[in-house]
Amino acid sequence: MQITKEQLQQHNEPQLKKHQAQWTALRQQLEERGVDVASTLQQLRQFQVAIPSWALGTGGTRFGRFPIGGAPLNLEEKMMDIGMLHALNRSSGAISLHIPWDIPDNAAHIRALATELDLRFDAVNSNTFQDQPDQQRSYRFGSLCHTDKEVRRQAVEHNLEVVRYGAELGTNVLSVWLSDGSNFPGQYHMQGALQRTLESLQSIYAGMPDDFLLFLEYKPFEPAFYATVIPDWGTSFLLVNKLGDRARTLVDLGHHLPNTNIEQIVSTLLAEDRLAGFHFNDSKFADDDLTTGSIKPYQLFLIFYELVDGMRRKQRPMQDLGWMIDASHNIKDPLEDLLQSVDAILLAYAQALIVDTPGLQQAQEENDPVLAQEALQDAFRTDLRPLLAEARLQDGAALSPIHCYRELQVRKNLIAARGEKTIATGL
Ligand SMILES: [Mn+2]
Repeated sequence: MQITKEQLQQHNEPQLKKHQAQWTALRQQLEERGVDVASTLQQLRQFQVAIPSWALGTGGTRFGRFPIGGAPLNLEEKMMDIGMLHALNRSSGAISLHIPWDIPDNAAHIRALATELDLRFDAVNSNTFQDQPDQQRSYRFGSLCHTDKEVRRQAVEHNLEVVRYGAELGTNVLSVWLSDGSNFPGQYHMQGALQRTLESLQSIYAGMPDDFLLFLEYKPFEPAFYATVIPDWGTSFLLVNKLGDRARTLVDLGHHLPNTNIEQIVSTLLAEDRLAGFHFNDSKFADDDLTTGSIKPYQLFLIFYELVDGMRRKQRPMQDLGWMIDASHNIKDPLEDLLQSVDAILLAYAQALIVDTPGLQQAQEENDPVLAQEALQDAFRTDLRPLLAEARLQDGAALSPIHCYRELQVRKNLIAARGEKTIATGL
């Protein structure tokens, strides 16, 4: 299903008057505070969040799955769905593929479709956390860390195959997440597992084209419940430093133990030029993969402030980093969940952009925690939704993507086209 310009205009038309009133009031308020409104709008319009190819169908837990129908059954249908999200918000103009769930058999055709939908290819993701039906050796006891060098060789070769698919589609980023770990004390030799992982990663790094980047994720537990080989940012940082300049540490918001100060991790990685980018989601207890911004929006804002400030200091554009949603949509319509996630990410970014940085810096220099808090919370508590709506309007998107989606009865149409009992590849 494709959404036309006329449909977007029909959605926007009745809301224009109300939007203009809200936007005029907010713009005046922002200008009085010294915010460069034109530049802020421009930065918001440029910011694009990648949608992973595995997030378009209903997810599940180990207890069950409740599909809602209309799920995309192949890569083309997944791209159509992302193209539709991008038409609604003009902020989801990138797709991140997972191999082998979404192998682009005909790269030229897939590239042409991406151009038609105004999408680009973001990082390609490898998968050595599952066994595939045609696979020779099992990853039951790990992949890059395995004691058997033939298993490690198979896992390295898989990653290089993913790189080749990525290169055909015009991306230059390989994203690696390992489930390698142990469930019981003594199950493996910890130093041995880490050393073998490093050597396998070095083989992958050496086999990538010269312009390719390697993003390395970390995760403290699950599916391994005693130890994971790369449990935290420190271990990922250690490995990427040993690999070379084109290796970076990828932060997945859900991959931290409760109350970890993620904004501090971001700050340190940025200072060391080792931050790859983000996998966005939110969590209450562990790696819950809930909608971004639904549980801890203040944390998301604080992270974005470190990003905005850190990238400004480095004079680097935000587009230098990778931005992707990595969540599971178990209860909500996945497409609506993705629209909400992108909106929450942009809102946190907008809040970070309007922070009175000179005021904050002065409070920091003068050791004044009260005014420092005022500077941050003044931005966080400003309702910037009309600013995001204005950015969308200027881009020809929907003033309210969720309501437009509902008005057009997208899910009903997708079910009519694809069927009730469809399950997309992915988790
Ligand atoms: Mn992730």
